[in-house]
Amino acid sequence: MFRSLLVANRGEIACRVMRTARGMGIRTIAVYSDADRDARHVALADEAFRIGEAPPRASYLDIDAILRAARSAGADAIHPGYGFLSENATFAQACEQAGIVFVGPPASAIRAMGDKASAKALMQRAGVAVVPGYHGAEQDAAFLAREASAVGFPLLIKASAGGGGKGMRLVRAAGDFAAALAGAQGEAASAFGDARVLLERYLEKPRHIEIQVFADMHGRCISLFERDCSVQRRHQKVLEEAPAPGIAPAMRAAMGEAAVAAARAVGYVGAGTVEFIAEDGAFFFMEMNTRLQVEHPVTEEVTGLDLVAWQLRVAAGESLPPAPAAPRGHAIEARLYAENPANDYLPSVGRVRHLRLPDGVRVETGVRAGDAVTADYDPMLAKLIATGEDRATALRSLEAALAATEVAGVRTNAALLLAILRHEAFRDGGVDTGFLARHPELLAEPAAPPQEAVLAAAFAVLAEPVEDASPWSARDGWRLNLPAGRDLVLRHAEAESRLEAEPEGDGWNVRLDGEAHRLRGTLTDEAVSLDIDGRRLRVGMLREGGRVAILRDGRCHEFELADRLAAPDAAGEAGGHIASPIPGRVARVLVAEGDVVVRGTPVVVVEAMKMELTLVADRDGTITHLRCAAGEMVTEGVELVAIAD
Ligand code: MV4
Repeated sequence: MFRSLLVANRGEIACRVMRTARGMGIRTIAVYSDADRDARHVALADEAFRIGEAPPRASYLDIDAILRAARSAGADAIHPGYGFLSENATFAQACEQAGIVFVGPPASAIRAMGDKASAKALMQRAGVAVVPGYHGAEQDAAFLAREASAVGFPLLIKASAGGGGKGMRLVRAAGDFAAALAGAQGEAASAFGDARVLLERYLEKPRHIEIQVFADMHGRCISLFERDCSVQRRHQKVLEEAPAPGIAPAMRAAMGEAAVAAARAVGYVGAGTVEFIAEDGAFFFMEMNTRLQVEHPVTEEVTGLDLVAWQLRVAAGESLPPAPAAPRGHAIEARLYAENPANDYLPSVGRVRHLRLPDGVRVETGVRAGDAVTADYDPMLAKLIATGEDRATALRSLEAALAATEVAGVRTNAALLLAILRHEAFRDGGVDTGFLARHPELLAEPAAPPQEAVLAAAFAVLAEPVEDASPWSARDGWRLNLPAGRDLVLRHAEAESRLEAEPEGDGWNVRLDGEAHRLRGTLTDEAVSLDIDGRRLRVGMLREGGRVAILRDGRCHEFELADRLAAPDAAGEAGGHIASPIPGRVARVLVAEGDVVVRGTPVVVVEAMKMELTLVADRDGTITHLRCAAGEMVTEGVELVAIAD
């Protein structure tokens, strides 16, 4: 076995690979870009080498830099993870030439599967079913139009060099073919530097079912059953499970045999995945991924095998064990992304201010609280993998785990994942690849926060000890003069909630939207344990300056306590010193020295916690000092504007 392993990757997969290597007594070597100096995968490694700047081209895709690190570390082998250089035949070859074992298939197998058109031809010769269509070399437009008519409509035009939906066009009628072909060729040329396309009959409601295969150097090639990855958004998987719901053992066996035939046809060694689309009991080869995939843990859970351990053993020349007879139980994985599903799944960049990943399920992550999500890398925060003796049990476990997941600072898809898990069609099993596109309502953001989040935020404010020095308490001690009751205004994006609170016994009576509620509970640094009218719930809580965030059921509800912004009716003298209640950046200055203002006039807008906070005059008067400018960073409590008579 190898004594040392360099992991040419980052994030959760680098951490995952190193965990197994460490357990096998192998020294682990990480590489990192400037953006990842303090990343979890670097902290976990025995040794780590800087390989360049943040953009992948300058680091994780730089073959020379990675091989230099491997040579200085004396690495015996390199694991490429997924993405980056994992399916780069040139890299696999360069490793071998440097005398370092590439933990993956031979470069020739990567190349054979890299071109979709020639892979289809190869599969056909190997007796693997492919979607009927044209995948030849002739690319003349008039010729392709004739082939299209022979295939029939609707049909799909796909980029030969592609994958992942780029350069793909759906054509419903012969009259639309020429324009769609030009579009697909143009997109393929710019994305892959290769305009070649293939044509396929279009399946209207297919499922994405893939088979995990494994081959060793001694002629054994086994199938480790299927994964259903039909729930996808923009050709990115969101939920993956094993086994696929409703697949009969005979179909599982047939798909496994086809996948093994596919792998054998290219002389495969190591872990790989053969992707099929399946419809009405038929299945067709789509492509083969010549790497360990993101969703490999669900296969590990139903087979009891550590696929990374077997990758390392196979790469070191060991023989595979016989394949297990059948999958055991059920496993489902959810990918937690920093993204905004309601805004076309745009990645949500920023700092992860709070991160609580759940207990009770397997968690794979490379992110820690305080880390930044940047535009340079994939915004996946974690994978949650739930298992159970049957599908319903695994689904319930994943649902509970997602509901307990807390992320603040970046938006996530956690609420969308929960909505999918709770959807009847998904629970019934066997949704097709169009599921998410047909259910845009699953992406909708509620306009207002749920009542219990508002009440929890109110409780967090009310239960704060008065002697606490945080900005919740007034610096001038005005709170001492307050009546026992408090009126609170909690602002939430567009919405605003007004509450009247009266202490009673060990709790509070609170009026919200004309209804009275009894609140009791306890507050810790990161949570509120709250009893609302006798119903107990635990929510995550985060306080920063004049803000409180309530984390519950996959969402983060941020509130701004408005009654602190407009200061109490101090009779003139006390006011006039306007400060930001939290650290932030001055977005706009709305007044100039000498301006006359009245109490309530907006003077400065501060940007903090991704929200805008408007500071208003707390008295009538004239602006005597302006101590800030747009764009400046400001700290909490420092006077920005002075107002006097
Ligand atoms: C298809 C198809 C229907 N019919 N091919 C999407 C990206 C690429 N991997 C292949 N894709 C598809 N190919 C035929 N002949 C439907 C899709 C497809 C899809 C496939 C798997 C998972 C999600 C998908 C979402 C939309 C379309």
